[in-house]
Amino acid sequence: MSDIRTLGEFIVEKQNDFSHASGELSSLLGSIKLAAKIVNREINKAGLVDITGSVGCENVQGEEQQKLDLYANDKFKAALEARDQVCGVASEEEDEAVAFNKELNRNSKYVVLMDPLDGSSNIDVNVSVGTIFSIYRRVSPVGTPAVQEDFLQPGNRQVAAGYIIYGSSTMLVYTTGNGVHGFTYDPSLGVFCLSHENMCIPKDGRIYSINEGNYIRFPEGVKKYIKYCQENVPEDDRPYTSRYIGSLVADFHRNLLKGGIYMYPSTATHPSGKLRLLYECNPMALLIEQAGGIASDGKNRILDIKPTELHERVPFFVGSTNMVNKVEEFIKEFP
Ligand code: AHM
Ligand code: MG
Repeated sequence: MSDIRTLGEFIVEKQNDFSHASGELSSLLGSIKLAAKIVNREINKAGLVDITGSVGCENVQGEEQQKLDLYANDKFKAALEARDQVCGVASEEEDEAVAFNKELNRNSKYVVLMDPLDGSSNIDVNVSVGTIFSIYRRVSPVGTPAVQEDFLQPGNRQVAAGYIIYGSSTMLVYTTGNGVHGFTYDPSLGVFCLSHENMCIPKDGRIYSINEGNYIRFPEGVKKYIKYCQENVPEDDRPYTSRYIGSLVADFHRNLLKGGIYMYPSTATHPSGKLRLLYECNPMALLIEQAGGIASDGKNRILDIKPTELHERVPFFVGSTNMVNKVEEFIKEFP
């Protein structure tokens, strides 16, 4: 019992590890924790109440939004605005970034980018979904409203990133650039308890995660890599196992724990793939690097890409170092 360490305690304890040591970042993570609990409560009820039906409008990518997407977006935004540590938010669910107008918000240092409910098409079928977040120091002067440049920073400038997985247990996993730590939610206590300190991804893995339904539209190098995974070569410990949930957070989380690679490549019809650099790829890239893995667009390090627009997409290969290196070799050899 005395060994339980809550997320709140852990954040305070580790505050001095932050490269920008300040209580502000701790308080900001506290807002995310609070919104996560509220969204978790609603997701758990999703099968009981008629809340999962489509609202009938589309997000900026032309995808159908569902009620819980909007709910999660509102709750995270409200929690972040309320604690005055954030001057603006950009969300996968909104066309434009939002600058908070209150003076206290304008005086704060951070912006948050988020995918409030990733994989939401899985809610109707009771499969795990997640929230992904990414935190930067603003580049515009403190005291002024947040501007577009605050949000269009390369991922290597993130000061923190993380996700919440609403799964068989709800977990919050985050990094502030000093390792990756995971906390499991105890609903009876209402607290996230430290369950996975210093998470590290195995250097090699046996799981590959990709939507193989798109196979014929994949680049040649990716097709070759999939075949490589399927070839039975006992001395190489192949064939690998294919696992694809269709919820990035859940696929990423499993691969982080067990070793593996998640891929969403370009396709003939979607040359930049599906996933968004700012809301999905950058935060996952920081987490995987902190856990000892790699994140790539097939050729370049994700975290070094300079974004040009809020909702831009990028091919994404993330996971165990040896596996990502291998797919990069195939892409180079078979462009
Ligand atoms: P979303 O942000 O609209 O939910 O889309 C992102 C999701 C990821 O969680 C998941 O890995 C991927 O889309 C699945 O896409 P697909 O059905 O094309 O395989
Ligand atoms: Mg998403």
